[in-house]
Amino acid sequence: MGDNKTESRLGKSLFSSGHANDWCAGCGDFGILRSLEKTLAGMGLTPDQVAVFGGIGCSGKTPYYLSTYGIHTLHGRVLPFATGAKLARPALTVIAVGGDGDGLSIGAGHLVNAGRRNVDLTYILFDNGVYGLTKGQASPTLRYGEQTKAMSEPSILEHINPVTLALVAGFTWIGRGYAYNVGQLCELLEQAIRHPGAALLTIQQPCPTYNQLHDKDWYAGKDLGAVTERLYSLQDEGYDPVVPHDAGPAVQEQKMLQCLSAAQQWDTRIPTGVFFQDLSKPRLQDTIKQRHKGYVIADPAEQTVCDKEGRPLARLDSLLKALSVHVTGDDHSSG
Ligand SMILES: Cc1ncc(C[n+]2csc(CCOP(=O)(O)OP(=O)(O)O)c2C)c(N)n1
Ligand code: SF4
Ligand SMILES: [Mg+2]
Repeated sequence: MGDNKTESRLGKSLFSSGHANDWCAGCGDFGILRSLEKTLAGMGLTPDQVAVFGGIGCSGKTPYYLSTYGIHTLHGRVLPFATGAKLARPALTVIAVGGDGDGLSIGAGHLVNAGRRNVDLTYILFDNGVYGLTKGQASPTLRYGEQTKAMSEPSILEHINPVTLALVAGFTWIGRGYAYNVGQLCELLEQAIRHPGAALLTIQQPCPTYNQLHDKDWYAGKDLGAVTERLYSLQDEGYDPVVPHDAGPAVQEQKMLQCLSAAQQWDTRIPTGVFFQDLSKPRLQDTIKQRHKGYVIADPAEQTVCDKEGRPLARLDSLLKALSVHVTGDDHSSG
């Protein structure tokens, strides 16, 4: 990259790729992108220390707009990519981004299994209630009876609550932010990235093009004639989400119940902030280290797995010999 380009990028944002952006004017995605750029720079990271994987959807384009490593993956498959990258190169800061459609419908199985693995990564879920890229069909977070612009009838399906699903799946850090509250979003992103385990940050993201129900004014509580906004911070009200390292099952259960209860709130008061943080569970890479000595010798991404012609170096003959089972006392030759 030439010096001039580098300078102009540094002037704008170290983490901005400078690529043309085709999100609609006023889209909440811009607030999330800016918050991410700001947070990564504020944490003293450089683009080569970070990998961002995107699902498919408007939100999934995020890696193009960042100067980090990154891949625009397959619909619903962003978490397997991110998991593999983190396990292969543990020092990387790994972030997965995707929409509510991507993560909660086609990708829901991967979301559940990412939670139970507790790999050290951050999953940012852009929740706009619609499939933005494919012109506004209802996403799994749209509630029963709600009808957005592109729908001919109100939804006849119950919604999925990403906070509740993340909790039962085993995510050890769960938070919610709002795309237009960049200050809080930066704080939440930093906490999620620093958390040692699987973190899910769901973000209320207005889609001015297709979701006319949940717009800026709705989040501000204007329809309620409210003096305060619909959104409030759990931490401002003294909510403590943390399960400490040495906590027993009783504390864990109490914090989970607290999280479930907070996650039920919607409609007139919507909580943001950190819902749950469990510091008592090991990360998958720590468990792997204990079991496989090779994992600590070198990152899997550094290990040589084939020769110059691409032939695998793994000695399967000795492995198969070691695993072979000898059956005695059963003479088949006579039959
Ligand atoms: C296997 C497959 N099925 C369907 C699609 C079509 N498709 C593209 S994006 C999308 C939904 C995106 O919605 P969401 O994840 O909420 O992202 P948003 O655009 O709202 O950010 C769908 C169904 C696809 N690309 N691949
Ligand atoms: S369709 Fe909605 S989510 Fe997609 S870029 Fe436009 S405003 Fe944003
Ligand atoms: Mg969406």
